[in-house]
Amino acid sequence: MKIGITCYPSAGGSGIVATELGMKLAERGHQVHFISSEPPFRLNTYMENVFYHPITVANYPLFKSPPYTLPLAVKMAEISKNYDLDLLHVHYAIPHAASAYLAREILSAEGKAPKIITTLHGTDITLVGADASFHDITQFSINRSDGVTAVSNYLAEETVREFNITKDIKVIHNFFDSSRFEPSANKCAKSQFAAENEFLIIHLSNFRPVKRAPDVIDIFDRIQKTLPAKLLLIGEGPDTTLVRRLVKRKGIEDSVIFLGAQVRVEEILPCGDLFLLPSQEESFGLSALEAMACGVPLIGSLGSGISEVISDGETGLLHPVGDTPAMANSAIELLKDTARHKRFQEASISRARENFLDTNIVTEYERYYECVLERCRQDENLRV
Ligand code: GMT
Repeated sequence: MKIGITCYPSAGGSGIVATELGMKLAERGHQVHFISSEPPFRLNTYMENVFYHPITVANYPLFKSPPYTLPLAVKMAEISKNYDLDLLHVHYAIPHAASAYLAREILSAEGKAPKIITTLHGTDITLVGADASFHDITQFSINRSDGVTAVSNYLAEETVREFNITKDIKVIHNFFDSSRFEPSANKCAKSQFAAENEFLIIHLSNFRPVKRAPDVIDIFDRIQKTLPAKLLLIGEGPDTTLVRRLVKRKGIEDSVIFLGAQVRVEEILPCGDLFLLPSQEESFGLSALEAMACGVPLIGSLGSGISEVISDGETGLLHPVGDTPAMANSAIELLKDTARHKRFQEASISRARENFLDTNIVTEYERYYECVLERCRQDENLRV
């Protein structure tokens, strides 16, 4: 197949999933065209069958901010036409699904237009899409997509609750790259970050308010009062400054390492003893999955998509959003009980491989593509 993929190129989960999917599809012989404002974050190597087409957004003194949706639509139409694309697969509905709709309109006037698949990732529905200024266009462009997927049942249900959706939504969970995310201890020298007797606690996110990064600091502060531990923070975002201030105010600067944004997190995650993700909500929680695949149990928030990824009581311990004392207690109890902690590590690796393995999930996408292109067998029962 010839597939155009559009995503935000930054270090966010939706861009990572889109990029990993594109690279895996290219390995399987599909021709993949990334159409985005910059090369996607994890697309850091040359690969056969992978093309990258930047969007140039012209500015003009009249514009308050340069428009993105329209040049993206024009580029999508141009690339679809030049390479005879079968599909435009857009990740994150706003504004990518609307741009794809416009591209298809431009092309249908000329005869052949690609099918559009929109993958919903999270805040495109729960925060941004629900905002009055985006609501109706989000609903419209989801309904006009030829196929719609969501990364969790939670998100599919939220979408139906928030919008009047006439399309069926296919749930395809996120996946991890099994060739990179694995528990091999020799991938990471823990001594870089912590002394031999110290536990290493990791948090990885883009430090947006929805991640509740200050809760990470509160949980860690409680842990380190009882157990020797270091906190490794990976990523950067709007709340990083606030977090630095909090760390200083609590006087724990020597125990917290700010690593900033990192591309090869698979070389760091296997070092961790615990992963913290106390988010307000997560449609999925890709970082939790990548940590789980490396054998790192999670302490985090109950509900939303995290509860679909983590098995509470087996691969992690979940508590209501904001209940940092309970999260810290669970962390301390788990770290103190070596045998239980080891069981959690093993269960994490098994759960990741059984449910979220790249090879299986990429096949699900391929089959879904075939159905959207009306090439799948009736008995496959993949609703599109
Ligand atoms: O929706 C967002 O916040 C953006 C998005 C991203 O680009 O980081 O994150 C979402 O998509 C990820 C990949 O599917 C999920 O793992 C994250 O849980 C989800 N974030 C939220 O729901 C807050």
